Amino acid sequence: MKAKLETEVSKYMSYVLRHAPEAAGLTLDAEGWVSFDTLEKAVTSKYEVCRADIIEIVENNPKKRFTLVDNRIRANQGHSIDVDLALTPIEPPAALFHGTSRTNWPSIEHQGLQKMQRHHVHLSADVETAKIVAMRRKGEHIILRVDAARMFSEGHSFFVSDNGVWLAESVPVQYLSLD
Ligand code: HQG
Repeated sequence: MKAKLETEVSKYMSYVLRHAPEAAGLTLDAEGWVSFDTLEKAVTSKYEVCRADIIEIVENNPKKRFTLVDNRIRANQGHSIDVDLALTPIEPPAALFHGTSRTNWPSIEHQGLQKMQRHHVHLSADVETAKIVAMRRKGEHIILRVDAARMFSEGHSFFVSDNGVWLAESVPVQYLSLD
């Protein structure tokens, strides 16, 4: 399978599993799962790929965006639709990071980090990963350091998705600093 097609199909899978299952005629269960056979039908009716290609996309995905188990598949994080990923709260590392555009800073400085269209604010365990997240956006970037240890000790919950993305409801501004 060509890399371009792989990326295109992967993006489509993210789109339907996180944001718009109805666009592909899918119905996810409460925790975001759908039968793999159903997803396969939706994908193969749109793209020139086979079941093995889709399995390869799941396995090779650089961010491990999907979990395929017991003939069911779901996106690991990043949903905008109402799913309960049934994540368990967990103690975070001392510091977490968030990469974003500099133009967002005046608003973030005012309101803290908000989850916007997603279920959670997404945080990275290291600066390198936060930079990659930031680079998705044009213009100048900033890396914010989250004092996760203090935030946790003051009662805020953290979660980690199956693919290692740290998640929080929001990050109030007192826990943020420019890295
Ligand atoms: C910003 C990708 C103004 C926030 C990545 C971000 C990540 C504010 C944008 C994952 C704000 C939301 C998530 C405030 C937050 N004022 N701007 N108060 N609070 N923002 O895409 O973190 O490819 O929802 O800084 O790798 O960029 O989807 O979040 O710029 O892991 O698997 O609002 O998406 O992964 O954007 O990225 P997003 P994100 P996938």
